[in-house]
Amino acid sequence: MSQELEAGMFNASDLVVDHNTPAYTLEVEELPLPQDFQWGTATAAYQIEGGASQDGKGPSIWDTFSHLSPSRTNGENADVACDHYNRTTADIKLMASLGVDVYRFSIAWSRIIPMGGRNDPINEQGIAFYSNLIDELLAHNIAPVVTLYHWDAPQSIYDRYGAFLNTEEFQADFENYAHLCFSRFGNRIRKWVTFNEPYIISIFAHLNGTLAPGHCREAGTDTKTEPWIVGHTIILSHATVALMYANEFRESQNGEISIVLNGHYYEPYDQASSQDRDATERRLLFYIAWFGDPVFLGADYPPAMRAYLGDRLPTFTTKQRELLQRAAPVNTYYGMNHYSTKFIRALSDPPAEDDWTGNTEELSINSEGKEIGPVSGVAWLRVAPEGFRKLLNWIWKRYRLPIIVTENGCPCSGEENISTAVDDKFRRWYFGLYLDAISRAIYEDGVAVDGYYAWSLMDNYEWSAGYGPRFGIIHVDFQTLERTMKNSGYYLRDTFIERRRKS
Ligand code: PNW
Repeated sequence: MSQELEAGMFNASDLVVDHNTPAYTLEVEELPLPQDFQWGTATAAYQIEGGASQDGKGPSIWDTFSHLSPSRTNGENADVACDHYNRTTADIKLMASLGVDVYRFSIAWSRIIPMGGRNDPINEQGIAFYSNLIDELLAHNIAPVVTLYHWDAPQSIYDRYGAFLNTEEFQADFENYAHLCFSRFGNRIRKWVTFNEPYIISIFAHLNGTLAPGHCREAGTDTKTEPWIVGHTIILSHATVALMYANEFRESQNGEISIVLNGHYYEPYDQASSQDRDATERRLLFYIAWFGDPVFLGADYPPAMRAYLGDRLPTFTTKQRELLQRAAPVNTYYGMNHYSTKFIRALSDPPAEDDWTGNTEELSINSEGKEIGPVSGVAWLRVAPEGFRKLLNWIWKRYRLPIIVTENGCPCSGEENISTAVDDKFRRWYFGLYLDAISRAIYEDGVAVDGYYAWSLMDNYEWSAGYGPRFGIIHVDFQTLERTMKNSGYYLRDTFIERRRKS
């Protein structure tokens, strides 16, 4: 069932694949990329910082969730994580040695407003941390790209009003928090992201229980409506903040703002079945256009969603529609997180009453027994660069905004062992193929793709999967916290020089 596949996304992996002798069938061609193409790496605050209560930081929903008993995070928390909070200078130096143009990181809201709310005190020590981080990046000629929200809501706003579940309260508190960030950091920031992956916040955190705060069917919550309220809150909060940025800050700070949406590409399970072909398009709408249409087009939710979900889906008031329409043109780029492709089968059974998939099922193998691609270090992520290229086209056609790939990468098997980890052939291969797909999208299909940020700068806390899957291009020993560059890091450094030279 798609439900199970999705819910298993952040489980600790039990996969045993030998990535030292993989049957690589696709060849990397090292196709060109434009000379002004921007490459970088990405991280998120909770996954790397540690310093969970250092210098006045308040608790977030992730501090709570990662300490629940019984554990819902593989027995692990990110109290220390990579201890990046205390090692920023060395980490930036290491990153700079790769010649990156950009670094995408997120701000922990409860580090700078420990209680989170609009009437709550500001923590100057938290502000100083991010301010120094930004200055150090600039000193190394690395452009900071800042995500305001990467999943770690202040615990206190969750306790007070359920965070995303209360649209008006959240909208006001998020606006206040964003205003503070623009005021204090905006003179040095050219690119802002409001939210990372609203689909994941809505579904994984408020339906299947895998991510904080962990709402799920068993918990006596209303999984029929809550995920859609959460999505509604995110869309409206994004619009409010984008417009506020445009009105108050854009002219003097000369920056851009948008949102980051994630999504798989999908292929029909049975190419000959019109039900499967329809279901494939429907799944893309339910995953991506759910947010993309209101945010980038200023439109209502896709009609297919409205028809299927009925009054489970909130409606936009006239005032809210006006807000969306005014905010839509403020977004100057499409932030795209992408990892893999799946097959989609239309289900004939009546769906669960809280179904969110449009009655579809995600699979890795099609009706002819063909796999979508070789599996990585986690079951949900398979190598399928052609799907990536098709999704770039789908997004470009629908939204006509330059795309920045704000996350892409994979874990390999056997990476707890340092020697296997450093010689990460599988990840190199994955990067190579996905960059070729971007080149084809640009030069053969005419899609505007402006940048690529590898996920992730370093191995880190992979949410409910704890420290199992490693996505870094830098290896982190979680006992000693020692960092070691992986070969894929050097590969990215060299391939970007080479690919840009070719153009
Ligand atoms: C992203 N999917 O999550 C997050 O932004 C990161 O924090 C995370 O560490 C990284 O990807 C790797 O998992 C994802 O459904 C959520 O394919 C969902 C999907 C992919 C990534």
